[in-house]
Amino acid sequence: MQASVIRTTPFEGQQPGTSGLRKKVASFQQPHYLENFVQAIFDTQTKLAGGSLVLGGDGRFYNREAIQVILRMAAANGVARVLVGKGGILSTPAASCIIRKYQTQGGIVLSASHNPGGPSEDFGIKFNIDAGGPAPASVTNAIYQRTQTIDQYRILDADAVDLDQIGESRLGELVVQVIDPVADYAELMASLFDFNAIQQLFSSGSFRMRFDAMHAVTGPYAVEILERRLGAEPGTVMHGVPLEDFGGGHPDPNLVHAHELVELTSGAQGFDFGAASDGDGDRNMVLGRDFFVTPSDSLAVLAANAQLTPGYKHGISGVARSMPTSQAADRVAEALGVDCFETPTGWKFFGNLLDAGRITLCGEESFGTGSDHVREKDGLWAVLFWLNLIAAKRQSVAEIVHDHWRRFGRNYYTRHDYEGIDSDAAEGLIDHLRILLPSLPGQQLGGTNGGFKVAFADDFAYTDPIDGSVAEQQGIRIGFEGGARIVLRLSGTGTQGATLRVYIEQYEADSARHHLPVQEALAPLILIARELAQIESRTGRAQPDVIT
Ligand code: G16
Repeated sequence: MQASVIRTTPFEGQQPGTSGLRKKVASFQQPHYLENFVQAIFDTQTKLAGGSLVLGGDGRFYNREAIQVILRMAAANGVARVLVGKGGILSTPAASCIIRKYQTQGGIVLSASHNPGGPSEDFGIKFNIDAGGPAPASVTNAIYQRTQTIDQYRILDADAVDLDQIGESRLGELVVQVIDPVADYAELMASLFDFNAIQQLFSSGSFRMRFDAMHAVTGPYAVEILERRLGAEPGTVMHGVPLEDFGGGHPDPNLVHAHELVELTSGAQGFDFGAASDGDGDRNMVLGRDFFVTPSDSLAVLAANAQLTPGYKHGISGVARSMPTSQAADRVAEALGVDCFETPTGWKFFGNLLDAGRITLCGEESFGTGSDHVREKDGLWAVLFWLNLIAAKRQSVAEIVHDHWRRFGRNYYTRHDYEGIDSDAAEGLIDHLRILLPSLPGQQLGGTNGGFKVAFADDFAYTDPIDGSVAEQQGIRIGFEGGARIVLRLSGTGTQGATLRVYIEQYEADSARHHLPVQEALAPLILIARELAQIESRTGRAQPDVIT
């Protein structure tokens, strides 16, 4: 077997976004497109030569083809060992777990997360560093810079590796180790949560749940852990077989795309608990009967109750949330006397805080919750955490959250997404807000009677407390006296046009006012945001596409 050196020229736009390089499948299918990006990883991540690499993806269309290319390139670039998930499958949190457990020099995860899959849909690739987490900006910038000057890549001339047999084979000098994608991860979960208590919950007969894997990567993980190890009834996991096009669905666990689960948990006969995960298994949605737990509240509830689980019984060192995530967790941190950090959107910003032991739990409004057990957000972990709390507290999801609000107050919260809007219009909207920012503090918005007085307005910038790196222009924040906030930013994960996200939050201490419909409670602030940002005139959209 021989390595070939193939001449190539740079492609424009191989800049990783919030989480890796995400493009239409057709982009990745262009000759040399994937290869250029992968060679840029090998050229800049020099520890991989002679080292080991974890490789897997969410099973979407083009996953298997891309894995074969990457294996042959790894062989030609001197990687000693690649641990690849059977069938090319590895969830994002499982990849992180395996990188850490086997101390590899990093991992390549193939996923476009919650974006749809299929020949005309999305594909993605991201590099995770040896700590197990998403590459920080210094690494993704170096990879991107390399893609701009690349003129050749190395690839072994070899047949395809059998990805469906567990065991070792060789590709030239490279050892390819096909591993069980679930086993290490399941073992880690069993070490963190009280599996006996959860087993008893399921065997009691008075608690029933459904987990929607959305035909994405978590199916095999959820079947093994929930049904086989914890004894949940067969059929607990819905849409459990990973499909290349996710069954034509949109593997995004929110109230719109996981509506079947919402219906199953509705009404007197509804299931007690519902949960869903996304394409690559790092996101989670948690539902009780007739009850949606916002990801922001979920983080706060987990932080307040962590000591009820074996893995966190000694309490937490601190908590972090992304800037647009509600401030519910801040109140818990204050009560616990631990630090709470506000970071830009993107899991990579939690990495340094986790490595330094400054935080134990972290989360984002975008359905991501996690801890120091790996360096990615982790969908099934969050579901097991909730199951452990339900078993320990012997309360329903709604009771747990209502108790939490009574103790800490409620942060009413919603996110409005305007998807696929014109990119120039979206940039113009944000630029306009940037110009307005200095004039806002002190202004009373939404009418002088009962309006909201602006306490601060800025374009969020973050200085990492561990390495001093600075991230600027991370979203428009408008904070009001009393803690209400409006945040606006453009999504960094889309592949078509721009997506404007508008995040609205208002704190309510009075428990007599904790039961209002969310959109009603936030209506005045929603109106202020629409008018201030001139959303309709600039985007042509009168209503958001998705409300969560
Ligand atoms: C990715 C990141 C998350 C981030 C989210 C935001 O999620 O991993 O940390 O919160 O993007 O997305 P956007 O920029 O669209 O608001 P995922 O699940 O897509 O990898």
